[in-house]
Amino acid sequence: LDMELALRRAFDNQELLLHFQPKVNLLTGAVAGVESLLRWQRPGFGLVYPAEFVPVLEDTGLVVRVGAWIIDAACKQIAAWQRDGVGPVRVAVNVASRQFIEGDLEQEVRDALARHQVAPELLELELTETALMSNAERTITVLKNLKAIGIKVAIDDFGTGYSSLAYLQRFPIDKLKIDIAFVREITTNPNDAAIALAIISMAHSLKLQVIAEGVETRAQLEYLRRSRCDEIQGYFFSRPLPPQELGELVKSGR
Ligand code: G
Ligand code: G
Ligand code: MN
Ligand code: NA
Repeated sequence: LDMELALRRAFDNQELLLHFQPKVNLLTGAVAGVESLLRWQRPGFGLVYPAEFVPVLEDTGLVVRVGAWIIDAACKQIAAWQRDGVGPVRVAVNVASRQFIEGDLEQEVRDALARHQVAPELLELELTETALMSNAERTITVLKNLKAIGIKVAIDDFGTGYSSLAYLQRFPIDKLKIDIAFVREITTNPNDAAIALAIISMAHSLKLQVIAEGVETRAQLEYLRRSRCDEIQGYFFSRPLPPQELGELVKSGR
């Protein structure tokens, strides 16, 4: 019943694992990369989804240690896919606010890339506006150091948090990820469509790429393609998949 204790044990017993959801390039139709999503294979419960335990990881601070493991596990998987002949797959890893604020992200990234001999351009981090804005001056330093390592950085859930547009152009980031909240009704709600269009236009003006998450229908996909969105992610193309299945999907699409 004590979720924190259960999660500590889960971590020690290696019950946490990653699934991977493809991101598709809207110009080429090719898989542009994947997002890693945490799962818990909990004995007696089956596969548990992050909504049920990521908040506990965050509240207890466990997310700092687990987050470092996730970066390592993602790099390990990139190396495994290359070894297995799937080829280079770019993996985007979610970073919790507390991991960004309290952890040593630069060292974690350097260690993981070196340990698994992974090219830095294959690793991307998804950071939230909240994390980035908590200490904007420190954020600029950390982002510059991450950029120097050669990895990519995206702002996740864009449009739902508190972010200063003035900082957006000072942060050395690569990509904005339009939150699912604006995608869900993009073809029927003119306000959501207007916000999505504004994000795409602003992103391109700032020389950033833009991806939309939560795409579930062809109509949403076509609308985003016409709006010049660069990439999409969502159930319409694929659910998050275990590593083996993701590898097969990527292989079959090349
Ligand atoms: O996979 P699912 O849709 O259930 O994920 C729900 C939430 O959990 C999302 O907001 C997602 O960002 C978060 N989440 C999933 N995997 C990770 C992870 O590896 N690290 C962190 N910090 N959050 C994650
Ligand atoms: O990190 P982030 O909060 O963006 O997490 C993405 C979450 O969205 C994941 O938990 C993933 O399972 C979920 N997701 C991915 N594609 C879809 C989709 O098409 N529809 C919905 N409702 N959720 C999705
Ligand atoms: Mn994400
Ligand atoms: Na998101």
